[in-house]
Amino acid sequence: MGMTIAEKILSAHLVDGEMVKGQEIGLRIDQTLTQDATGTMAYLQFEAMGVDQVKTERSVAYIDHNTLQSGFENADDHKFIGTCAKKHGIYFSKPGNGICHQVHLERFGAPGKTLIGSDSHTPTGGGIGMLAFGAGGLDVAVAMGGGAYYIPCPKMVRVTLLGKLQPWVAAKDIILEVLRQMTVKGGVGKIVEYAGPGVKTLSVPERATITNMGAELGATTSVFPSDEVTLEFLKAQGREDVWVPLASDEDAVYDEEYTVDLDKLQPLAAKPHMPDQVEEVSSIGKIKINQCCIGSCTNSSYYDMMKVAAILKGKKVHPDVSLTISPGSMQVFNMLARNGALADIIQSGARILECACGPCIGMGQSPESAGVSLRTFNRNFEGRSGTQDAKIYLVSPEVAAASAIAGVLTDPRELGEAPVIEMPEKFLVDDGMIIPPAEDPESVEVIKGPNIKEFPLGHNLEDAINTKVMLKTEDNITTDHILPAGSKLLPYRSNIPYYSDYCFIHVDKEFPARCKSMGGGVIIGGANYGQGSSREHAALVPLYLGIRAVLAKSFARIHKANLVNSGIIPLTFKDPADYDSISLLDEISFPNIREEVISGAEITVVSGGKTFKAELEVSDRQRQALLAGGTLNYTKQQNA
Ligand code: MIC
Ligand code: SF4
Repeated sequence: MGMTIAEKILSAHLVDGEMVKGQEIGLRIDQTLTQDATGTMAYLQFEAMGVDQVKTERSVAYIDHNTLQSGFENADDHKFIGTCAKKHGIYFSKPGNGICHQVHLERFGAPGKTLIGSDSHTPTGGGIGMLAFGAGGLDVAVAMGGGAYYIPCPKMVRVTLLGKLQPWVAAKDIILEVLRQMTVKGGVGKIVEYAGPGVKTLSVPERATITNMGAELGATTSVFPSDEVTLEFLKAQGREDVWVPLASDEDAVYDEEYTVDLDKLQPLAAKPHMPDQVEEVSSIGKIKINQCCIGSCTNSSYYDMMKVAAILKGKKVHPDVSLTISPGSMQVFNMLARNGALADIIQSGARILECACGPCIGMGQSPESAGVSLRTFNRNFEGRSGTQDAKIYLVSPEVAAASAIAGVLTDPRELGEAPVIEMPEKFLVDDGMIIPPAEDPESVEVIKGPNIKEFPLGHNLEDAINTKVMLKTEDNITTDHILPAGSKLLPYRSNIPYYSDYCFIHVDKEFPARCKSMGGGVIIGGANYGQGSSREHAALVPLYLGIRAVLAKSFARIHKANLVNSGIIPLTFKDPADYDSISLLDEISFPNIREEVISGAEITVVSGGKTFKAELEVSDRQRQALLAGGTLNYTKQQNA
């Protein structure tokens, strides 16, 4: 039987298990990346594993999230990550060099390789035919130590792209259309592969926009073939030596199929507050806007920025609008500066920010109260911008730039002839902000400033758990709900005790205090619990607060793995109707939990005088980790 692209890469990297859909497989990981907001934990965990030098082909530590430095905290984190990288064989991308996914695509990504990153948008690498996964920091630490990365063997989805994008319609509109068709939970447990005649019409940055935002489908990852277009991109980066061709076999079998006709696609927007609330820009209408933000790992390439510069050239941003521009990398920024496009952007009245995540994760540029903000980003979850009542629309760079001038949401097709941007034959290559690891690692001292605190560890699972319900949530709870980010809180990613006071505060502000006074308990969740970011803090902080289990209708993939890694039991209702019978502060017990985790039986739950069953859908390896109180404990026990 023929194979899909993903199946080819998976089977070439298989080190444990069999390629049976749904069963756990272990993969050899060629490359890893971390960013600073999750990286400190990943490196603390790596240190705890006692490995001297990373065992991957390439590991890179990026600083791109926490770059505001409004106190010593961020700089402490940077110093820790930088010295740790130097000591352990990791390349260090300095703050200012750009957003991890953009820089990795430009300088390190390679078709056919596996990559895991402690950031959910690591699948950006699928744009050049990598199999790239977002993961929790501990999983990345394990991979750096040479260990396998485990995932449930995914189902295969094919999205066939027909035709060619029409003027003013962008790659962003393709992924928004896929989100409209598949929804934010439609990709869970699946790899999305792009195929069809439309593929060759898309440049690598366009493909990367699509695979990047595949994270919003909940997909395990997304991938494009590696073809002539990929080769041209790598040549222009001076890296053609890493190119290999990759395509699916004619008779490859897919579990699901979708089609997007590029000829018919129109400019789209995801409306507040979910990336799958997609509608045509023309049908939403000319709503008044206050802010436009262009950038993020989804849309900050040279190609995107050149389109924006061409639209802004000779125009002024509307008096009522604030437009921010964050180029994705130093390479992009430098090229714009040299070819004059930056001058066109500046002259339009745009506010130029550094090459970093910035407003995407609420690091500044929060909109005004009840403000309407158009963003070329990938997530528009409520409150993520830093303004709880702001309304965020996700759009293409074309829509954002056209609207910034008009002051209202604008279908860019109204602007007449669209700019045509050619991909450069040569990118400006300067890796001066990427610091290689030390040649004499013994001499490097790892520096931990006062912001770096210990992380919590679970303990052996007891025979029974008798506790109370600390929180009951709705469907689609994001990790931004569980643990908000933004400029006020991100600096405390290395300080779990401090961060814990903010857990779920926008859902139920009493949650942290309740857990602290009652010693923790259980969270009851709806469907797709934990979607969004890979931040393992969304498991570590609940662990710190004494949460023992999350009983939900269903889970997002990365968060579920993070719960297991930290020793919190992710249970699903056997009968979702039981969700309705449980309330906040109800007594809840799991009388045979240890025995049932060991035997693989259904989990008995007693609550409100009623007994019902829950399921624990994890691998044998994960059962062992839960019994030991988390993956790190389990690994230590095994090593002992
Ligand atoms: C995000 O976009 O939510 C983040 C911030 O990049 C996260 C990682 C984090 O929370 O640090 C992600 O996507 O994984
Ligand atoms: Fe950074 Fe935003 Fe991309 Fe997350 S989604 S990596 S915060 S740019």
